[in-house]
Amino acid sequence: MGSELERIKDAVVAGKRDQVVAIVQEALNGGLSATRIMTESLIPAMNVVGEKYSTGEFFLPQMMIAARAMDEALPILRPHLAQGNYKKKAKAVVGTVQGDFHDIGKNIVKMMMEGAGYEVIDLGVDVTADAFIKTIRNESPKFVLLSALITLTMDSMKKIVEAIDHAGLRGKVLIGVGGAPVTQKFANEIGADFYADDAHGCVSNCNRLTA
Ligand code: B12
Repeated sequence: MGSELERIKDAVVAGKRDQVVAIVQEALNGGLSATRIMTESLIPAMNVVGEKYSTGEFFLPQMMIAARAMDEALPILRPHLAQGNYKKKAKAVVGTVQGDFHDIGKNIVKMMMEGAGYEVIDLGVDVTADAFIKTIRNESPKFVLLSALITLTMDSMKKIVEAIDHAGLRGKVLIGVGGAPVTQKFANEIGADFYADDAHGCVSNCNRLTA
């Protein structure tokens, strides 16, 4: 079992999409849980890729190829994470903030939230404050979930929180923030309602605040 998780991780790092799909399927058929595949193979693989990029062993193309391999695995896991709740708990809007095109983490958050019974509106990547505000006005979500992966785009996160405040909508939504460079300290500084370092933590916070 352990070696299957290692094989998935290695195949993602090497960007071998077909292999990733085959081994993930094999692992699921063999009884490995989707959550373990996600947390013990796929996410650690992205960390390895990030380290290799930092040390100059990988360049942008290798990082893109690995990300595409990871993307192929997510739809296979999605049905295994969904719990088939009939009554949705609450609505959440999720997006990667302006200037940032990273969406793997945001997509995992979306998947886990849906699996936990939330209705999720996904605004995609590079999302402006105006787009969030428009969606809050039109859809009245309970949660606004902001994702950022680049240190510089954390500033967009701050601006989005400020804009929601200035639009007079702060009391209507709860704002959650996350993404690799984001910290609890930063979340406190910008006045977000919660921070979590993974998608599971995001769901736990939403559950806590919905209860
Ligand atoms: C894959 C990747 C890419 C892919 C993205 C593909 C895609 N579709 O997303 C590609 C190749 C396109 C890419 C491009 C770039 N990248 Co890049 N990328 C990465 C890499 C390797 C992995 C990111 C990832 O997917 N991690 C896995 C996911 C699952 O983790 P996560 O996003 O953190 O999400 C989890 C939690 O944080 C949390 N979470 C996420 N969102 C939210 C939201 C809420 C509300 C909550 C509660 C929780 C939560 O839950 C998630 C699941 O558990 C990272 C390295 C790293 N270790 O982070 C670099 C990295 C983020 N990239 C980096 C850079 C520099 C870039 C580029 C600028 C490179 C360039 N020169 O063009 C461009 C960015 C262009 C842009 N404007 O966005 C740097 C950022 C440096 C910095 N500190 O600012 C990093 C850190 C690499 C490095 N070591 O230097 N990248």
